[in-house]
Amino acid sequence: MTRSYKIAVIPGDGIGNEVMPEGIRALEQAASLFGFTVEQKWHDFAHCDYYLKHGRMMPEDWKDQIGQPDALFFGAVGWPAKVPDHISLWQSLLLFRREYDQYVNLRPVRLMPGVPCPLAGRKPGDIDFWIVRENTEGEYSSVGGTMFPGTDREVVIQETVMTRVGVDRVLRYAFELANSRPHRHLTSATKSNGIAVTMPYWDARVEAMAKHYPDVRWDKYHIDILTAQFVLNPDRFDVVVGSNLFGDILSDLGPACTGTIGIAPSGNINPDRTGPSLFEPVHGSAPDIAGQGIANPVGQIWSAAMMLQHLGEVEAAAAIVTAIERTLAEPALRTRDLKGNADTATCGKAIADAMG
Ligand code: GGG
Repeated sequence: MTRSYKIAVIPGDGIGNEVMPEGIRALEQAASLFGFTVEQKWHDFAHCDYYLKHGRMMPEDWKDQIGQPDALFFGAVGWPAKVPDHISLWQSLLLFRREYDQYVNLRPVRLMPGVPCPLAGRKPGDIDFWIVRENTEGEYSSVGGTMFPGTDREVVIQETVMTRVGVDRVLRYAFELANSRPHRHLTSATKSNGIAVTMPYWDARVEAMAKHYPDVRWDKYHIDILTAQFVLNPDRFDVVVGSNLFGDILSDLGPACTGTIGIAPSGNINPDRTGPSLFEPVHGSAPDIAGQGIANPVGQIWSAAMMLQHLGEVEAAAAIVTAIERTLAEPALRTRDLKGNADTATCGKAIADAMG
């Protein structure tokens, strides 16, 4: 029987609409080469024009409309001139992460062959690590509020929330990942000198979890020096685990150190498979370049590979990554963020063609 996957496709805002067709092109090419089918259901919500029309980012019955897909394939969200970012994000992407319990945000940082590295002397293979970001709590909490708004007694409070279950499950995932890799090395991002309640708690849970993984060498860095180490010694890392905010910051910095954030993919993973996982590029909607057809499609295409890996189509996933590497090695096929001249579709088509 033919393997078949139901995918909810949500392009979202801005360049999400330009890079998504290239992600789909790679997905369809992989399906035809590796003998499976992809049933796509496109959704015209979770974008700011929908908000302007309906006063909300998604319909009330969005979950029914999405149904029970095997995965969600997401573009980007946000257009601050239309809708404040905290509204567009909380009513779409952050809602998906929480509703589907996608508690791991997995983001690779890899220097690809041919991609000009802004850090001197680095070659492909030198930088190759994973960032595991906690994805449903931490600094991204809905606990807090405002008092006396608009007066000189104004107070705003937002709490960081760390639960034992929430911290332990993402740490377990990160240690398992480190344990499966040749270097078996895990780095934890902290700031327990300054943030004196939640971060010492995080550190203590790391220490407790490490006892279950005696073969994993682990260390911790305060987030400030860790960002410096990303720039100075990115070859030092294997698996880096961080809270929601720290993981978010590190996973923009990591890809920037390997050439461009435009190529970085991510998986919002529900490891327990009690709901679908969501795959999206790390970059946002980039209103400044939207509509010009010049966005780098690699982050979306590599996210398709991560999605296929998650669905068990391991060979197809590897074929997409190899095609990305071959294409990026060719200067004429790179987009502007990589000092090339190729437009979004030219780069995306080249990747699909390179798959065979
Ligand atoms: N494709 C990713 C995207 O649209 N990101 C918007 C954003 O700002 N996300 C914040 C986050 O991931 O925490």
